[in-house]
Amino acid sequence: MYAKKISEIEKLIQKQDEWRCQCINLIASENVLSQRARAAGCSDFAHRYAEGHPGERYYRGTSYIDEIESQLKTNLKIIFECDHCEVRPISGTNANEAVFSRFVGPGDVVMVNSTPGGGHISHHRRGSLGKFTHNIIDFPVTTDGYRIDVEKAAYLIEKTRPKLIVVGKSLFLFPEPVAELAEACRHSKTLIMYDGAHVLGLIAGKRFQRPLAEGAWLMTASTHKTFFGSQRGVILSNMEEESWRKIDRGAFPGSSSNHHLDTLAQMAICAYEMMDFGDTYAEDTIRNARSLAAALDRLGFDVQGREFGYTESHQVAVNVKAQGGGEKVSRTLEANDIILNMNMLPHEPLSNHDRPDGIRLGVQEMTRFGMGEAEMGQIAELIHACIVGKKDVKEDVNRFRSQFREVRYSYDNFGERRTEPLKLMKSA
Ligand code: DSN
Repeated sequence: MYAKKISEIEKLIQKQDEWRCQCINLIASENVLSQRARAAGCSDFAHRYAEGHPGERYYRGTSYIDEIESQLKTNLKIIFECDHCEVRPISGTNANEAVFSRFVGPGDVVMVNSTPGGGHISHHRRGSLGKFTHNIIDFPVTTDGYRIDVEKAAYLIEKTRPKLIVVGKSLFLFPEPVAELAEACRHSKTLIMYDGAHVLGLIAGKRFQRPLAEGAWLMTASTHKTFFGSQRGVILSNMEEESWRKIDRGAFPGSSSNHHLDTLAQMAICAYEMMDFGDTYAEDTIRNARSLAAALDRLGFDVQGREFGYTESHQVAVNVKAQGGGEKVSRTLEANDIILNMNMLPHEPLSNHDRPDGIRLGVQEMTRFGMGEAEMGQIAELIHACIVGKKDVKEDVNRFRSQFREVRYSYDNFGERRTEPLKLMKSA
């Protein structure tokens, strides 16, 4: 009876597949899987359960996933130079909840980045953290709004004695002052959690900060923004055993039951890709972000963070109030197959959340498809032609994108490395 409906769903999947590989994708929280990681998503593991840890499962039939999960954990500990690694949260928010649920209780003070300042929804009253305490206060920030004001934060930490501070965010242009905050937290015994979701791949590639070495007590993250995927969560730490046991229970049974074994197997492949290609990828990504920011600035856009070199991550933030605001600009770009999201900027009140001044652009996916600095200049010109010149650039976008279809920084089926950016196209 519903066979036709199933065909409709299949057609929608096909349309999505075809459409998004014709687009310039600039959503800062997304990335693509390599062909080999993608192919691993259709295995028998998609049907199975494996609660518990490798070798100590509550289910039988888990010997192969045990081997895969163990390899993944070993590799993540090597990549992030840590003693503990929890791979069972199925998302970054799940990972955060595993921590909050075990270490934050009613009345505890927690300091976070504000929502306009880039803080993730799970760090806030209406998100995961708000289930455990309502005493959530925002970090004071510098006048530009993109960095924590360490001196004021130290004063506030001393005064309010938070149980936990959460650094790391979703609008994430510059490293967080982890070492300075660790110093400020020593007296009050405040714990530092670093949400590295956006920058996990840059940290893995050793081109961003090293939060655990700088004094973070733990790092949580999702695994599919600048890390190569799949869509999951992770918790990493060098904390003492007793606290880690609480995190362990926070992850299971606290915030998940089964942990989606097909995406776990994909992530094991992605971790190997990151070990081989992470450093070049992180370097190319950050270089591309700076190039895109500079090109947009030259074209007259109000690119944020100019006085600090625009960005040290994969992200670029632009105030497009003069062009009609983030909602309008992102819609116009979408109609031209340039996909990004509207974003509140630090100067905005929370009430602007559905009509913010800003847009956020991430270059990590287009970098993975082999684009370099020249292409960043072309993307800026396409955005300018579309938004300022009010031209229809969809065909130009599709033609441009057709040159960049292969996922780089990965191996093909013959074990050949794919790191070299593709040849530049002649014209947009
Ligand atoms: N909200 C996502 C973003 O930064 O786009 C992260 O979960």
